[in-house]
Amino acid sequence: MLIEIKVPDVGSAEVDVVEVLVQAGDTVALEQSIITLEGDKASMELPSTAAGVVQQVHVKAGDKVSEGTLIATVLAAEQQTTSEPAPSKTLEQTAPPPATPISKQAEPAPSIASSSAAPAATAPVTANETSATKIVHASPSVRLFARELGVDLGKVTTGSGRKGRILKDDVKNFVKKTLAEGTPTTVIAGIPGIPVVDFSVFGDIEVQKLSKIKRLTGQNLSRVWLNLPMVTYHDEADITEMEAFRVELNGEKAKDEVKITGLMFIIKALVAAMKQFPSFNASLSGDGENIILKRYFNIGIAVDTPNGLVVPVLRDVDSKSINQLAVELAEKSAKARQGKLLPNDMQGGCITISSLGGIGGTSFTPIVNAPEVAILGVTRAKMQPVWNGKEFMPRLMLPLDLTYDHRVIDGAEGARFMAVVKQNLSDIRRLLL
Ligand code: CAO
Repeated sequence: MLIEIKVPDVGSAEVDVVEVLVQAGDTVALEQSIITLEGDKASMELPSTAAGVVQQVHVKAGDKVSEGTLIATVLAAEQQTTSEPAPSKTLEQTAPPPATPISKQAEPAPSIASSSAAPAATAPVTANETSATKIVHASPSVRLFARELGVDLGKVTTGSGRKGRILKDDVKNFVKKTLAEGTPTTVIAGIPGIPVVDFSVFGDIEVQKLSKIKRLTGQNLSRVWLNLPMVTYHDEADITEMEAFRVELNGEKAKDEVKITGLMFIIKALVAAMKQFPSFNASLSGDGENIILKRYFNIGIAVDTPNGLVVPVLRDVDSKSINQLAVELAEKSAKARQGKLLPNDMQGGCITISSLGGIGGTSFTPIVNAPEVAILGVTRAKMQPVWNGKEFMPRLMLPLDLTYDHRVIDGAEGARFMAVVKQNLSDIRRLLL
């Protein structure tokens, strides 16, 4: 009897096949794991619902599957299946129970990560991508442990468990051996990787899975870090009058109205400067030969969420009022924190602002959200004594950090651009010009 084994309801629209544990010709036992799936919230091994000989495997590692996707066909004796009663010809196994979840996150699953964090063809290849051809037998917790350490289970030659199953100790011994040999397990574009350390030899440890957003953002940040020659320029803007006006405006607002933060003025000051310096509203073409200038003004705002950093985009900010921007950012950052942003909410940005001003800081070096060419970092405004030529005056000074892609923007251009942003913030009447 030919049994079709399909993906059951796994609680997500789509999950990744991270490992295929059998191949055509293998004999499988009832309940034996045949593939490992990984979604936003959990990883799981899918058990075979029949004992017999695998005729064909229809998926491979890296495939995305959903409920009903055909995984494998198994030639089995009628009494060796979990389904009853067995039909005479082909039996569809659409709902085998998902096996042991190996990792669960308490946090709500984000609907999607930042568009900027989408994996690209140049994403670093790490050694924990298990060889597609070799079949390894290990429990979900051991697989998770190996993945967290960046260990390719396909390279672990000793499986001291039953029927050669790889145990946690086998992974630890592999890491120790690799370290002793001085071989780093991760190599990115020829750059020596960070050696893997078995921290458990020094004390208790706990391995926590990174959220999908963090993993994707991490890939993107590493890619940008390796590809862009970045320079960060620091300066301060005098926002004493701007702040007085902002406080006045908020004083006029009803209790339930969205308050205006300094960020709205920063957005406006930035856009006015981008109009004067078109190279800041640009991207480098893929071949590095041309600059693509944009005639629209969309600003990405880095938003801190429990799952990691996301960058919703405020569109056409040049044609929106300060009040409209405040309402839109409040809506988008709430959506971001609930993990409800859609891909469209995060696409089409021209330049990004990363504001830590609500938290603190005096300066930092934000990483450009490529293919954008610049990012403006903001930290906490502070009252400072400023010399006006005759006396020290108390002025509210806002620290700004501009990181730019040096292939597109020269140092002097960066400094001039920042001077205009500062001027716009110090005298917001200029935003009318
Ligand atoms: N100086 C002094 N006070 C500031 C300030 C600054 N530069 N920026 C904000 N504040 C104040 C606000 O006025 C507000 O004060 P009240 O509570 O008295 O109203 C308070 O800090 C909180 O502001 P906020 O952070 O809620 O609002 P915002 O508009 O400034 O920022 C948002 C919105 C979504 C950008 C922010 O909440 C956020 O997520 N920031 C983190 C971004 C991040 O993680 N960046 C790092 C990325 S790594 O490159």
